[in-house]
Amino acid sequence: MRLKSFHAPTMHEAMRLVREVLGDDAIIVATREEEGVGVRVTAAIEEDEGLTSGHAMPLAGPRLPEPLGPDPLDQVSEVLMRHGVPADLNQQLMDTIAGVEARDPMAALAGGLDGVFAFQPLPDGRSPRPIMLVGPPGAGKTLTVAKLCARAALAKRPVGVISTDTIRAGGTEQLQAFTRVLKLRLITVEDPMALADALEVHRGTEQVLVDSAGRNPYSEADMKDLRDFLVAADIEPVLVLPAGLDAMEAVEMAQAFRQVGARRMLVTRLDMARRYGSILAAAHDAGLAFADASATTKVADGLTPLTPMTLARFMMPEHEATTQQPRRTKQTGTHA
Ligand SMILES: Nc1nc2c(ncn2[C@@H]2O[C@H](COP(=O)(O)OP(=O)(O)OP(=O)(O)O)[C@@H](O)[C@H]2O)c(=O)[nH]1
Ligand SMILES: [Mg+2]
Repeated sequence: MRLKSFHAPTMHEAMRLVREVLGDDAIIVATREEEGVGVRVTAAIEEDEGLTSGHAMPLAGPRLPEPLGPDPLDQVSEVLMRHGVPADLNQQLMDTIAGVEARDPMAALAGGLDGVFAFQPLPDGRSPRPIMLVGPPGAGKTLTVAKLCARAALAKRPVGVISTDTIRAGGTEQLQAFTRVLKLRLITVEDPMALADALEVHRGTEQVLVDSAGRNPYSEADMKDLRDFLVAADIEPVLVLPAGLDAMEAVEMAQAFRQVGARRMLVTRLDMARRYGSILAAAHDAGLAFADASATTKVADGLTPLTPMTLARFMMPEHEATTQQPRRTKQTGTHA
């Protein structure tokens, strides 16, 4: 007698597999429900002499469907490769995931991300310190400030907005266009002392957001200028970094902004990139926590607070699309 187990999402499907592989004479020995996976049916059949000799798996011909389905670890490994995650980080993630009890590849990936990264979304409410969005030119700082203002306005929360981007032509006008619509007063400041005064004006405001000019992380003058603003008052610099950069470039940029005090990173343009290896490497190598993610130019669609699960969903959109109950990520409002 040979015993064989079959896994399937439903009992009906499992029985169909039993009949297909073992034929109508198969005897059902046991059935078991497996949480989050479906059912497992163990079936037996009397062996035919001709089939047993010299075959380790006489009943498993080339037509045999894979009863266990693809291994979640293999699927996650493929996802990490696809995202171009650098080899050492890839290995660290896979080692972590190997110790995670996960029912499907997305849960396994989320478990791995949870073990390797820190997640600290920006507060949707009172912030202990004013937040200054910093980063390289064009990273999405101003749009992020606009999205955070919109989130606060939607929740009817008071928010203070300050722009320090007064040198570049159009730097403040861009933000002014958003704040005008939201009926918020934008304060523009030209130097660190003026920033300290502007923050005094907003003392007691629940959340104060400061936009900054794009800085070249490799320019000493740029980074000194930024540092001068950051020491003017007790401000938290939050790095804004777009997806889709070269991984080593992203790491070096993140390290430069960490040196001026950034401890968390808000990632943008997730909709414009297919490979997120660079942002994973940047967070890991620079020791930054993930804050929120931006995957749209629309202010109203806002930001997604990053958690291990929301990041895993961004990394495996195809898996999200095939799950039976779609779980859309909330784009604005309270944290997931
Ligand atoms: N598709 C997409 N575009 C984005 C996203 N975030 C920002 N952008 C676009 O990127 C461009 C630059 O955004 P800004 O907010 O002006 O970037 P910045 O960092 O303030 O730029 P500078 O002030 O010049 O340093 C704009 O065209 C934005 O609409 C995003 O998540 N997805
Ligand atoms: Mg800007």
